[in-house]
Amino acid sequence: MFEHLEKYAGDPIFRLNGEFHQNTHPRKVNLTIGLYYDDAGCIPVLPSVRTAEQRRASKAEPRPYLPMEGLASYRDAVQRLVFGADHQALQTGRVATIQSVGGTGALKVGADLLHAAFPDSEIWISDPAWDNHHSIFRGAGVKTHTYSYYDPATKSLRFDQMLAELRVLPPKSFVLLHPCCHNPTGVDLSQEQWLELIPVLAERGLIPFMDMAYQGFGAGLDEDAFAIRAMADAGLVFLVANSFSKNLSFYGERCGGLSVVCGSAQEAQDMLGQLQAVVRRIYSSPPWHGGQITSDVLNDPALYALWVREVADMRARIAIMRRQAHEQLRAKLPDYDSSYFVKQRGMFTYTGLSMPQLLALRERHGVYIIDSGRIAIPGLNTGNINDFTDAMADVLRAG
Ligand code: KET
Repeated sequence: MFEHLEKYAGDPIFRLNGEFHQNTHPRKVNLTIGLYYDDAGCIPVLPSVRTAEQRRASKAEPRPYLPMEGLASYRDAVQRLVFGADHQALQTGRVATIQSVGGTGALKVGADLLHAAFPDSEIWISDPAWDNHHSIFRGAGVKTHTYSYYDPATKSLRFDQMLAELRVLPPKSFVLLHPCCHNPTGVDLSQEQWLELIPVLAERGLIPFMDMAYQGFGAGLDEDAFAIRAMADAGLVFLVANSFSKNLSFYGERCGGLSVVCGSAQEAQDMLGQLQAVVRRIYSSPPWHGGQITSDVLNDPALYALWVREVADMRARIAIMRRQAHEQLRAKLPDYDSSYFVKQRGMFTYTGLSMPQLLALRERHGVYIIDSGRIAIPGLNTGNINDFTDAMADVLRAG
């Protein structure tokens, strides 16, 4: 019955992460998936999360269904985190927010919602992209396209080209944007560039979808939300997906949020109903445990303050690894320009390594980087950075 179905090629990120775990190289290095590892190579259990969990574990709590839109305390906390507590869009009740099943779930609910609201609209996604952006929107029936974003020659943003392409899109087109820590390139718009882009989106009547999976990993929790807040200031109607997978180290708990910034409080109230309807027909309601713990951390002032420091520590460690990679490569291979390690931000850096070089890294050195040449920086630590830069220097020398 199902013979006509194509074989699934596997996901380029999850597949290579799996292959890494099969490899028996004694000093292998995993730079595949966007997971934060600490300096000992472990996925941290944040003390803020641990404390919240211990408090709850001491009570026998029933597990009812959450409402379709999730916990009210969680949704309020998401709004404060994403928009800033005092933002006028919140004060005027213009934002509808749900607790989502990770950042991916937020994108899926948003994609279904947009497709139902504007069945003829199509979406434009950065080139290069997190591949799943294309899959999620195609899966929701939305045709996907790309806009220019990254210039491999300069390892930086093609901003003028990007702007020129967005300027001529049909009105009501969807545009997927990363407010910070662009995946896969690590190249972001500057604040000035956002302020130039936002009027173009507004004039053209485009519908931005902001995917913020790495809030706090770029410049800071507030700084990383700059573009979202500026967009809301400018009165745009748009969507925001946010994720707690990375900044709460909560991957498997599947916690995120979807916020829709509307034109009025009434529109936001009606929008919440639409979001409930979409959720009900996909997964009915979000998970209880992760929702409660996330809400506890974000709503308890002491735990929140602790979490802010934990995020700052993760951000600082990423920056240190970027600097060390750059400095070591400069020493080992003076003719190679490795400054992109420190210019790019967030979890990822885009190396531009060729497929033969990536294969040599895997086979000769046990260094795993996905086929696009994207490195997940937190896989580096003080114990393996030297091996990594030796391996890079080796394959780069070979050409
Ligand atoms: N958006 C972006 C831009 C993103 O990089 C990820 C995850 C997600 C959303 C998904 O977030 P979640 O809350 O886990 O549903 N990216 C890493 C893991 C993955 O591919 O799923 C990655 O790129 O390695």
